[in-house]
Amino acid sequence: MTTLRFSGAALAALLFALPAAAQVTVTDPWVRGTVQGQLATGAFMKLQSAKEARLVEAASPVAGVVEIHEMALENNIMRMRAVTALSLPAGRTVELKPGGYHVMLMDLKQQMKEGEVVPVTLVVESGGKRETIEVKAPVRAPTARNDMMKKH
Ligand SMILES: [Cu+2]
Repeated sequence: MTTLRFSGAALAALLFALPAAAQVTVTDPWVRGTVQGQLATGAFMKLQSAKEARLVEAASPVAGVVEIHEMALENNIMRMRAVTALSLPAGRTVELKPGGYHVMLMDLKQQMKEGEVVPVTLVVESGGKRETIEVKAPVRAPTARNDMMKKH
């Protein structure tokens, strides 16, 4: 008779391996703080997916509308526009940062105050499966470099 024995670590590895998920890691999430009356801001973070995946949706209870945006040159002017998906190549870190890709939070329901934590839900698709990732993004101070907000 064979006895199967798992060490705690092996068991934990087995349990984590069970869902056939994209295994997306989110690091350094943050939201740019806003001044009173400001209706839009950006959320930034680093995403890394173990498998080929795509960020297809984002949501947050603090915003009425949330979109995935990219910055692109149009007639020599940097503008941002919504994209339907952001591709996450396997094993590569994709950075959402000011001046680049970002999660756009619009129709803000409240002021984003430094030190507060904003929940952001990301929906990632991989191999036809969708996975939801809950992110807690701390609010950083609004900076002087606020040009990306003026395009709205
Ligand atoms: Cu934007």
